[in-house]
Amino acid sequence: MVKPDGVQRALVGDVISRLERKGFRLAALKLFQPDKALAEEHYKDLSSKPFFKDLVDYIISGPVVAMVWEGAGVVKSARKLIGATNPLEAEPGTIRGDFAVQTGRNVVHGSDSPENGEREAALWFGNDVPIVDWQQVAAPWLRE
Ligand code: DAT
Ligand code: MG
Repeated sequence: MVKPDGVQRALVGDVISRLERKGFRLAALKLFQPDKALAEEHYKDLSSKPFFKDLVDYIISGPVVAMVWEGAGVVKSARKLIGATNPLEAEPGTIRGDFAVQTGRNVVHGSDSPENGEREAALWFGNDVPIVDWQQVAAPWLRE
């Protein structure tokens, strides 16, 4: 997901481009402003953290671009492309390393396990936008 700061800072295209060029397949996409209930459910594992309220307020502060990406090892690989949670520790070349300076404005979210990816896809897309299973024509050029 491109968080509200990423949308406002015109980074949507760059984030999509990095995942696309890596070879992953975009399977669903939607731009909208999430409400508090959705943000709280999404981050429920962090509900006891002191920064939880600020985190939720930030995520609902403007439109986000929620996406489903598929491909071999996509969760682990996308987190590498995204970089460390604290942008000051994120390597140059990663999204957070290139575009962010603060944990509370770190531009993107990426699921941390395939199980959470499934959970989050269901939560953010529901029955609203279908997750599309399509064939990349480049598939034989990505995998032998
Ligand atoms: P990530 O987004 O890298 O998966 P996370 O799941 O630990 O990181 O935390 C979710 C978000 O919460 C993170 O992107 C920014 C915010 N956050 C995490 N740790 C924080 C902290 N110590 N202070 C402020 N915000 C924090
Ligand atoms: Mg996380």
